[in-house]
Amino acid sequence: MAANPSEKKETRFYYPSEEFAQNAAIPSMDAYWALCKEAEEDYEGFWGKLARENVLWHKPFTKVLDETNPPFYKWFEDGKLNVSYNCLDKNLENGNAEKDAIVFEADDGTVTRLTYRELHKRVCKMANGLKSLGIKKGDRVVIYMAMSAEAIIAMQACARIGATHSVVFGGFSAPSLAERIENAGAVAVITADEQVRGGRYLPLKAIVDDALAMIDDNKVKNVIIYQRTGNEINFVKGRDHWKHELTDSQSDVCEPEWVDAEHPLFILYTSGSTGNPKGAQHSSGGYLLWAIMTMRWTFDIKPDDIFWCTADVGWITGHTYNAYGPLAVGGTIVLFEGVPTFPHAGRFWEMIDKHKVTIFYTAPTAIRSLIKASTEDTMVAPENYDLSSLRLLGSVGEPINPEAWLWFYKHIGKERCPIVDTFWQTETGGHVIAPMPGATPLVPGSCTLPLPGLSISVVDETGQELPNGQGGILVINRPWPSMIRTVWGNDERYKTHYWPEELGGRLYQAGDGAIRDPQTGYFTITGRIDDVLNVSGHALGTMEVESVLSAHPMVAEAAVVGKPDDLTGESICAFVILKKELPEGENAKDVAADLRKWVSREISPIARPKEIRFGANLPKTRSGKIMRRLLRVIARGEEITQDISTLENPAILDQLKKSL
Ligand code: 6R9
Repeated sequence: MAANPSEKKETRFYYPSEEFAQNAAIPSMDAYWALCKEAEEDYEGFWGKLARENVLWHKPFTKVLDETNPPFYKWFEDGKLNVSYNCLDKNLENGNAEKDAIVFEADDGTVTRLTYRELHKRVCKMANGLKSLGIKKGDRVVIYMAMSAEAIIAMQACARIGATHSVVFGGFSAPSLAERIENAGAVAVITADEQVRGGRYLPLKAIVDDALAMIDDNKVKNVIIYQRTGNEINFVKGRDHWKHELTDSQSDVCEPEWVDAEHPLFILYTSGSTGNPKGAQHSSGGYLLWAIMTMRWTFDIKPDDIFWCTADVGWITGHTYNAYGPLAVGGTIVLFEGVPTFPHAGRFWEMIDKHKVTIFYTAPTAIRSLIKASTEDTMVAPENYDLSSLRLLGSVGEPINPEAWLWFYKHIGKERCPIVDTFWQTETGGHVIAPMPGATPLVPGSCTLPLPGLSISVVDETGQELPNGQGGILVINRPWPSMIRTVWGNDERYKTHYWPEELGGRLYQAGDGAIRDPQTGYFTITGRIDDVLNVSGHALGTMEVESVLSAHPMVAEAAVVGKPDDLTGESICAFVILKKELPEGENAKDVAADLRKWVSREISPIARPKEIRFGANLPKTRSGKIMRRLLRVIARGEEITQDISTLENPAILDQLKKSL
């Protein structure tokens, strides 16, 4: 189990300002604990009340939670609703019709705005277009698009007619796309001719064509294409339809299809550490409820907020905090097509300034790369922009190291904005551990405490709860409304993977390691369980070592993996990105020696990386997660066989293959 050998602890708390606390949805820790107590005393009563108050039901539910067939839990089962109705029609009825729903900034800086009224019309036209092709409730539709209002329109249109969407991130290759289309049994694909990222045009439709050609039993009867660039594409008569031709003449009114609360709103594939990707199946009612509650509690959203979540709609963060959550609470979102470094690495700060963003939600990896960029070139530093509109910052996707947290806090939030470090997963549907920004005293590097209503623990390999201060496995003790319902088409995999027998079969295993602070009970995520290293019998979390390496003044980012070692069982190989240029020859050896000494001093000699390699960047998925599996292969000097199609810059692999 991941021990915590580090003596180094952040003890300073960061408190919200009085003004922030006063206006917050949860204004104090007392208010937070009161909600927790309410849930503990009457679990179903707590969730039932929230669901009645926050979701519009076509037919009210009579039972909150059905636990008769664990782990196949059902929430609000006999209630009927429509998620798109809750996101759009609701806003036409409550005075938000002329409010901007989406402010879209294209790669080249062009801005398009869509009010709730316009968005509603566009979604209805699309929904009617899909219906005209015979697509109906229960059908699966794969959406393979880039960041665009069109992608959200496609998702909302599916929700409107009760079709289950499965968004596949636009960076996936044809084989990965084919695997997902096939597994979902999709009847249609919605895509674009091309996508634009960082000034480059990249194919989408051509990849759909390739993917469809790879599937034997192809159920896809229709491909709908949004014309983004207008470049020529292959067009299959009878199967392919331009989106504008399909929808232009459709009515802009479309009655929503009322579905059961448990009706699958979407399937989202997540790649596990082994085997094929798993299709996480989400519900309509419970999922929507949690998207709404976390918008209110974690993001403290207010009518005047401009909310910018930088996550692509191809990931869960883009689902819950772009396509659904903000719209369901009548928010205004900024949606960005491009990349943070084009045309320059100050783009994020420039956009915050331009759109007067108030809540900014991004990933640690983006923060770290922008710290590096602003060290190299002060022209792109945040100090060149007016960031005074910001009032709240958020982080998601990976543990945020204290170093990056403090930079974010100081340089972006100007020591004024709380940071919500939100821990959650594709499978949890929304945040599960995160600070309440008006209440929780913050500690850099900790996602703090569970959201009200959630019961979360750290346990050992047998499912026994561990005392605070002892690292173990993170589990969720009770079902919660936005939880994954099953692995699409594979109930057995859902059961064995997430509810392991070893832990007693009744605890949801997130797959992450965690440790709770002895004083505060705050959670710190130590990394995926499979990222634990064992050096000479000592367990070390990769995050632990990475965080210390990243705290070295010269280091921008670091990743650590294990490698078999005759002497110590496993040894540590660290991949390090420096803030300045790539070191070479003797210089590289000196820097490496310095870093080893540093880790030795900060953690212990056991954690000292045996090998250190330098590169200009780390291999990451486009959702910003370091591909440690790939790094393990490189560290071992093995052949790379895995899919690296989502890699931004494959050339860095050659740098990282070189040992000093
Ligand atoms: C939302 C999302 C889930 C995995 C999760 C964990 C890591 C996400 C984190 C975090 C530490 C945070 N993770 N947020 N680790 N602190 N605030 O990223 O979903 O793509 O399914 O990834 O990401 O390891 O288990 P998903």
